[in-house]
Amino acid sequence: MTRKFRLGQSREAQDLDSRDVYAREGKSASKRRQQSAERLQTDIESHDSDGMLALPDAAPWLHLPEGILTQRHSQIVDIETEDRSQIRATLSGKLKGVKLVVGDRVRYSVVPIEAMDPSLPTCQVVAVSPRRTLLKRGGIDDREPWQLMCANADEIWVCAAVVDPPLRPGLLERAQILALAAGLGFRVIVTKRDKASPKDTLPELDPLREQDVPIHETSAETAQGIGDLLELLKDKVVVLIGHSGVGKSTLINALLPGSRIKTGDMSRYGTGRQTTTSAQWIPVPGFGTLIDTPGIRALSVRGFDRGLLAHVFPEFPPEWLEDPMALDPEDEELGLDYPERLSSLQRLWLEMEERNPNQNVFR
Ligand SMILES: Nc1nc2c(ncn2[C@@H]2O[C@H](COP(=O)(O)OP(=O)(O)OP(=O)(O)O)[C@@H](O)[C@H]2O)c(=O)[nH]1
Ligand SMILES: [Mg+2]
Repeated sequence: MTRKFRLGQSREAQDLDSRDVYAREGKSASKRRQQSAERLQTDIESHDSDGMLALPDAAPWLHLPEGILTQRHSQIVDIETEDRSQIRATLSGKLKGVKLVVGDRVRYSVVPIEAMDPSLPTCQVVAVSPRRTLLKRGGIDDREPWQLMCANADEIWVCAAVVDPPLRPGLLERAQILALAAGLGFRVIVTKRDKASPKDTLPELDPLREQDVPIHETSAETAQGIGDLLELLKDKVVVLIGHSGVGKSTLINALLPGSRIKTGDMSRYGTGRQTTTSAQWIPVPGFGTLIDTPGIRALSVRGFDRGLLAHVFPEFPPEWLEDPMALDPEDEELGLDYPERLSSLQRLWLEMEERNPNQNVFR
């Protein structure tokens, strides 16, 4: 029987070490995966998450200028230089295996003119400075330990629209876990407030309000809440995340008058279409910096430390967090105001344990 391998499909650790697990999916798509299986057999180190996240020593390159990685385009990156101009650069072979992300502070050299291919940028990134923070989520399959989202941010602002697409508190809890793991501040930004009646108190958010999670109701249409957000941005690097179509890019355009970041329409199924396709570093002069990101479908917490759950669900007694699966959210004796919070805890608790074989380091 042929069994196709799909992204996100969970497999056992020993499966990963067998070459034929990749062979089963047929010839066309399997070459890259075959190669990766071979690498796993011969060079486990290269898939160690510590190794993936560790950066080569930047000390030998301190004499070179430093810039900030503002956008990635496969093997080429945009950099904001110290004098705030934009340059394009290729990546040096020295950085092979290093995943650079938006927000990384990089050292770059100007490639000698004679070595230059006129179709390529004239600069080359040779080193990455140590990261102050690194935002990551669980990888979408076993070969990818983590998905790195951005570096050197101070806060996550997770955006959720009141409608189009519908408000899903589950994503907010997941984002809170990512923020805690990365040591970032965390705020919920409710967007499109103009699309619901002012009488609608958004009860979906009550459980979060009761846990004192900062929630800001905004509308790019009426400018509600925009001034407050600008104040909160002061001297910070803030990354905006959320489902596609919730209005992240529109919010940035509202916070930075004059910016014309592309925004999208809702599809007729009420889901966004990923108008933003790669993360982007956007300075807001006089305030701080925003990082726009592509809409996310799911935010995996696979591999994160279950200890973080105590901070996301402080309303539950510590002993519940030791084995939440022993509890029944429907059990009236538990006296739960929000049984869905216990169901949510159970889902996250199970998912966190599903560590993939390459996620052997918690950071
Ligand atoms: N009424 C109203 N519409 C809004 C508001 N903010 C965004 N929209 C609309 O929502 C749609 C999607 O906005 P985007 O800013 O492209 O959403 P996004 O989150 O950046 O989406 P991706 O880039 O796909 O992740 C656009 O049609 C916006 O005009 C708002 O405050 N009020
Ligand atoms: Mg966008």
